Amino acid sequence: MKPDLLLIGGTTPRVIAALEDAFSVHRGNDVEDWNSFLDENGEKIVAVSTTGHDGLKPEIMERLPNLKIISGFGVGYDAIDANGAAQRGIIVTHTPNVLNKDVANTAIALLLAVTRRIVRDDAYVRAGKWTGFGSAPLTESIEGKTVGIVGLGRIGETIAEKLSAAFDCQIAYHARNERDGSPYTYYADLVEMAKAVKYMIVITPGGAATRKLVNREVMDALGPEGTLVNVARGSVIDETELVSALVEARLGAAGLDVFENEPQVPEALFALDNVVLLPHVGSATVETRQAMGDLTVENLVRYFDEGKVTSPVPECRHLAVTD
Ligand code: NAP
Ligand code: 8YV
Repeated sequence: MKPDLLLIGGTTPRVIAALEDAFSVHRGNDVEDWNSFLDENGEKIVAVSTTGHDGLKPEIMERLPNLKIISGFGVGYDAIDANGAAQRGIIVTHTPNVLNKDVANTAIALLLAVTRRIVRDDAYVRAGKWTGFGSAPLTESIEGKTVGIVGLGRIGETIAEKLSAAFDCQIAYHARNERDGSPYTYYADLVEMAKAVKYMIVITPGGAATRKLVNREVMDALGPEGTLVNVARGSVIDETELVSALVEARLGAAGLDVFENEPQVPEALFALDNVVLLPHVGSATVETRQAMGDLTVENLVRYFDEGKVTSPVPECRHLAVTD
């Protein structure tokens, strides 16, 4: 008998095929009435496979009394109550490291797209303005400039390495803890870092601890010449304040991959040519999504075959057997 697994959110055909090989899969996307579905199946479900975006709603988790493991597709797991799961002995896993490079590339692509006004100038050509008015206005270079990274973890560090190596950037960072031996300049105070840099890239986890970490004071400190890039979670920036800072030109420009209420994006941003907007695609390459999918499945299959997992979240590490 295959163990029963609840699949929440969209995933790739490769992941579905691998899950169906090992599990009896219940597809959340096909559920019309959750109440009757859980009445009928809640007790037999022992595993959940979900995305970073969908997570697992507490009201569903509490109706799965025999749940053993929640495998998240994504490194961020702010949509899963990992502490609550750990208290029930449920292991939560995620997909760290395999996405570092592509998410870093997205952050840098956004920084370049904004500072070089790539989207504005593309529209300039398409609208025939090049032939009508000649060259587009000059833009600005990130070469040798200082970039402040909010969250120097796995992805933040990758962004820092790439910006130093390819663009000769100086790196400053803010996190709760200074990193031993880091060559970069640490700021315990985010406002002080925002005052000192021209560009700021946000790449912390989401959740309560970072909610509205980038507030009006931070954006005003970055200022009218500053550019803010967010590839973390929409919740990390005060979005209402971000929109007014951009509309009132108190903040120079922004590149945003993530939003507070995805897929809703504040319409006031649509008219601004100093803003580049992406639909949460930081890790969305074929190669990286495949690696993330493989790790999502590996955690589940290993748990039931060997009693081990590859990548538990920190809150559940004490419950998990790893290599
Ligand atoms: P990580 O290795 O855990 O790094 C997180 C960093 O944030 C650490 O430097 C941590 O340092 C810092 N941090 C945590 N809480 C903080 C707080 N309250 N204030 C200031 N700094 C704080 O995580 P990662 O693998 O780099 O991933 C980071 C996040 O990126 C994910 O959780 C996810 O939300 C987001 N992400 C987005 C995409 C996308 O598609 N846009 C893709 C992947 C990941 P301290 O503990 O010292 O504070
Ligand atoms: C995914 C992400 O797009 O890893 C993360 O934290 O935000 C992205 O890589 C997301 O988890 C898929 O829902």
